[in-house]
Amino acid sequence: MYTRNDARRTALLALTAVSVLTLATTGGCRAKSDPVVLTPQPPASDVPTRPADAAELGSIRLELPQIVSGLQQPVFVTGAKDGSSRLFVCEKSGKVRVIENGTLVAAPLLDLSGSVSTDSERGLLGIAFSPQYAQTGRFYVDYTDKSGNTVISRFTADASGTKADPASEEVLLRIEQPYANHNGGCVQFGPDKMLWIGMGDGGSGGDPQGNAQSLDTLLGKMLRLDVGESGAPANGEPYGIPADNPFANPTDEATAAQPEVWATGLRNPWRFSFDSKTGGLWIGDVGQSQWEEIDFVPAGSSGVPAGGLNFGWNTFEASHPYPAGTSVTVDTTRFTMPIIEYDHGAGNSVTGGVVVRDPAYPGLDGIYLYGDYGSGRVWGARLSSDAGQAGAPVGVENVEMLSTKYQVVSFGTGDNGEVYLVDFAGAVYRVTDKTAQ
Ligand SMILES: [Ca+2]
Repeated sequence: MYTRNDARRTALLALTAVSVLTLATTGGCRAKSDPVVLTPQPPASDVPTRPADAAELGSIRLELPQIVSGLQQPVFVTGAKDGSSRLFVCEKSGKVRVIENGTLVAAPLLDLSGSVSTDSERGLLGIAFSPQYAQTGRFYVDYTDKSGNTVISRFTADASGTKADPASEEVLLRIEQPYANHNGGCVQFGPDKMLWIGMGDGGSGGDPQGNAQSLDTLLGKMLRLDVGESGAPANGEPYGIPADNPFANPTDEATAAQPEVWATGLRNPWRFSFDSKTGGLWIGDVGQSQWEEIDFVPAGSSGVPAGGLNFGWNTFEASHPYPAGTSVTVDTTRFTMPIIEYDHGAGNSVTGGVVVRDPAYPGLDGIYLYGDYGSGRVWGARLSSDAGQAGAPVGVENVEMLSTKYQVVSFGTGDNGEVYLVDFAGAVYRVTDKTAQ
């Protein structure tokens, strides 16, 4: 077990702050606004060609049939890619629930209720299954412990794949959290079978410790660990550092760069995902008080999204200098700007989504669905190398596809590519295409 940020040991503040998850309100009396597409965009060679028969996004009619209700503050849903077609749901209070044949099973896969703190944005926040879950039973969770620290642990399920003993826990990483909010919480296996972890900036507001722009902390970062799921043993215990991590061999001692870091400059990347077809990385990074953003990194020819990027926070909030009204005096070319942003007339807490690759709904293929926790709106974005004029950069379509009454807290993907939306109020819905009916 590693404990990072010892040098930054800070008395954990017993914040009584109400969670952003519950603070979310609509944009008051502001006029309703919509997301906008920004430049720079990825090179056309890095995105797929839009199918010739693809419908205009604005003509697609989505419906959200309910799969289950009765969940307690669900924050994530996913399949295990084990061929079982089961779904697994993280409840913030500490249980991983199982959905089998459309029914919520009483017995959870895992119950960490006694180990998790749940105030503010703390709790059981994410899960990622081993790419060989059917054989290994291994899965990885991100939760906040009783001391308020982020814990990344591996558990092992029994042969049924539906029951894991809490005593099977192997703590891989513990990260001290100075404040109760901005814990990130999303863990995903990338196309490289490495474990990617989204870490918030530590919390409070405005990143007062400057964590996101500091290389000597894991806060405000995307992390990438080798947990031994790639087919080769990890080159370290309890996890290895992939040799191509940008700070795997820091040469400048003064930077004290942490080798787990893959990308910097994130505020609270609550939800991120990889396109299962292209490997592209999509991140929803929750904004401070004015701007929400979607970041995109194509996998490109390497098959793995580029490392070492700096997504800007807290020098920028989305594409805008932060704090508002200040000017940026550093070299701005070292920052990667979002591909899409919106102001708080459209919502107030972005929920990064998934790229739809559901064989049941080919009309949705390649659409990145994302939403907003506060406003309940759901947007679709689609990149194509041929949607723009000749010689123009990549075309980016982005339209509102649904306006829901839900607290859109997450999206997720099942074993067969089906896409789900999670309502924090307690339900999971499937994303379906009713355009042709
Ligand atoms: Ca940013």
